[in-house]
Amino acid sequence: MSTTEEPRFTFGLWTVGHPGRDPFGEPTRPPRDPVDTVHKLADAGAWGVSLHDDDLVPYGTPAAERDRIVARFGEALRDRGLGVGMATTNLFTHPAFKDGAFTSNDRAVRRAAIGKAMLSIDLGAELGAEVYVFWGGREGTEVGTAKDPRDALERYREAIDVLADYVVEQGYALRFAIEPKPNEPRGDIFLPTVGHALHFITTLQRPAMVGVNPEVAHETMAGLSFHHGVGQALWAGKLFHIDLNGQRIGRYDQDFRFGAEDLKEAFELVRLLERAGYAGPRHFDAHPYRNADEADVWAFARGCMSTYRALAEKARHFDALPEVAEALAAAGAGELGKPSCAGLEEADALRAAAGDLDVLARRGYANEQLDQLVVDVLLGTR
Ligand SMILES: [Mn+2]
Repeated sequence: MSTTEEPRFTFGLWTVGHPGRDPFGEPTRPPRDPVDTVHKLADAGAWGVSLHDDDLVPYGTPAAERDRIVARFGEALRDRGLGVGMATTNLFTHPAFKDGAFTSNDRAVRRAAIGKAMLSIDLGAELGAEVYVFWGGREGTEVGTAKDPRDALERYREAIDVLADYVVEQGYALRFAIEPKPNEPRGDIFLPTVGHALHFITTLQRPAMVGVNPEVAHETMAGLSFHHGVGQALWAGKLFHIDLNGQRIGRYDQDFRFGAEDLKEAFELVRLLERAGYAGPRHFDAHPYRNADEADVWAFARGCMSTYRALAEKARHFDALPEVAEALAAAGAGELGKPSCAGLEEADALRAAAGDLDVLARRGYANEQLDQLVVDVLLGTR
């Protein structure tokens, strides 16, 4: 993205449409018509939407009614010039998925899950989605002895492989993105982190078609650095999509407004995405606080976008400061971009370098100065 181009902000129908239900309480807001969401997101300045199949077409809707709903939604998108950043399948709400979907121990459930994903892929393709996400929320267990993880991963792989074949056979221009999460709603979920997912992708029959969709909350729940996970996905050429929200380490899956927690990590993330030229949607997978009313829901949506824009601006400002350039040079940030050696032909020199440690230990890295500059910029004092 160039500095003048507006990022493509997208919101899931389930985000601004979140009714405020939680494990302890009933909804606090009424259901929202997806067409109303399209209009209000367009008013708020979003680029597009994302959806689960069931967000738009409730499970069990007869075919004729399904077509009417999809046509009406597609018309609203065209009217308002909104795109569909990604589509995905709800493989977690229906009670049949209580033991998993692609990794349920019941073969009939696994087959139904693959079939539901096929129908949902058809819907995503019809609406022009560019990425198809797989979040395996129920793909896990509370009882380790109930599922051999090797079998579960094999079934997971089988499902993604057959669905990738389906996309190619249908001629859809869709790429897949796997969304890792460590736990919740299952006690332990398979493919818990970006790293697990990146390896899993190498085992697939069509690895080039499949990337990852890292989510701030999910890596943060596990106590990991989100921007390091995103960095590894970028390094592997696998950042196909991203879910932005706010999360405090050690808590339940909070899905707060982007930037509501850990602004410094959010700054590192936005700076990385902008410097890397990530061109995909900046997708907010978050929901308003349970006590939000209608006005507050849209304050939430505008806040996600304005915080991203502000952090991108702060990142540009940071990188333009001469004192930052000096601190980065003192830290050796640019040196890390250079190869360490030319290869084995330098073996003698490398062995000799092992004798230099006492001298090398004297160097400082100015990380206190560098980090304070980040804090100064975030606080607006510099
Ligand atoms: Mn997500």
